[in-house]
Amino acid sequence: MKKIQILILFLLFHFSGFAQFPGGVGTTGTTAIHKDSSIFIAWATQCTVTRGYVDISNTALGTVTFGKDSFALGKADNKVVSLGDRGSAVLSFDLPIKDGPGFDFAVFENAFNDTFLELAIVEVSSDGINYFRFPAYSNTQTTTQIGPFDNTGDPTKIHNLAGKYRVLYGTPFDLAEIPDNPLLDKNNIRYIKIIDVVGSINPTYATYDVQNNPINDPYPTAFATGGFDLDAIGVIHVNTQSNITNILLQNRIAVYPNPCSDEIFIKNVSIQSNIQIIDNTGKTHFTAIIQPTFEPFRIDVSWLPSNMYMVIFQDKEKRFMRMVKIFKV
Ligand SMILES: [Ca+2]
Ligand SMILES: [Ca+2]
Repeated sequence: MKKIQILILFLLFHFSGFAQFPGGVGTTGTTAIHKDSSIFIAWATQCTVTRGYVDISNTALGTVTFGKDSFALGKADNKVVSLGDRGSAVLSFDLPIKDGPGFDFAVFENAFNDTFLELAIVEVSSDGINYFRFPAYSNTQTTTQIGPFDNTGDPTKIHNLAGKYRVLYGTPFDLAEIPDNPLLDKNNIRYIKIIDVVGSINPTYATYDVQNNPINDPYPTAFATGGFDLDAIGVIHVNTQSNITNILLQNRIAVYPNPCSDEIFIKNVSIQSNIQIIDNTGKTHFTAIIQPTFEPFRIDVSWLPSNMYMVIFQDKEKRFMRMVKIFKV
C-alpha cells in the first residue's frame, strides 16, 4: 500500500507541472505544524554548521556569520543560525528517529510571512556517512530570478523543501518518501543534514530539484543573515525499540532531588510508562501512568515516611528503576 501511495505521488508530481502541494499556514489542507503541537516529542540535541557564502557569486565577501550552531537546538524559538549560500548543518538527536505513520520530523525556519521563503534541501543518515535526500519539488517558475526582497514564494509549488512555512511552523517530512537503500535504516535515523538552496536560477550556482528544475528562491541575499535560517528540528517518531534507545532512555530518566522530603520530580520520560513507588518491604505506595514528557513531572511524597524507595518505570518492553531516599527533617 505504501509503495503504491509513493508511486502515485511520484507520478502525480513528476508528470504534472500543475501539481499543487499543501498551502501556507491557515489554508485548508496545510501540513504546517506549530512548534507547540503535542506531536513533537523531542528536538535536536547537537548541531554543527558549515557556513556558506554571503554571496556564492562573490566569494570575496566571505561567509555568513549570523547566529550560533546552538540556536538550532531545542524547541523552535525564532532564534536561528544562518547557513549562507550552499551552507549546511548536521543535526543529531538523543534517540533515533523512525519512519512511523505519516510525518516523522519537521524543520523550522524564520520566514516572516507565507511568501518570503528561503528553502533548504533535507537529507538523512543512519551512520553519519551515507546521506539520502528527500525528493524535493519546486514548481516555481524558472524564468525570472526571485530577488532578495520579493515576496513571491508559494508553498503550493514546493514539496520536500525545508522553509516552506513561516516562522514557528514546521515543514514536516515523511521518511517513507525517500527511496529505500541498503545503506539507510529508516528506523534508525541519527543525523539530519540541512543544505541551503542557493536560489539562483543561473546554472553556475543553481540548486536543482528532482525534476532537474533550478529551485528559485530569494537571491542574492548578501547579508550576514543570508541563506536558510535554521531555527529547530522537531521529532515526531522515535525508535523506542533499539538497544541504543533502551540504554539512552534508561540513562536519561532523572528522579530528583535525591534525597528529598516533600516532592520529587521525574523528567525525560520518552515513552508512556507506568510508574510505581515501592518501599523496601515491597509495598506499593504510588502508581500513575506518565505520558512522554521532557518537562518535569511532579509527585507529592510529603505523606511518605522517611525510607529508601524504588521508583519503577515500566513500558511495553522494559522495566527499570531508580532508588530515591525520602528524608523528613
Ligand atoms: Ca513516516
Ligand atoms: Ca532556535
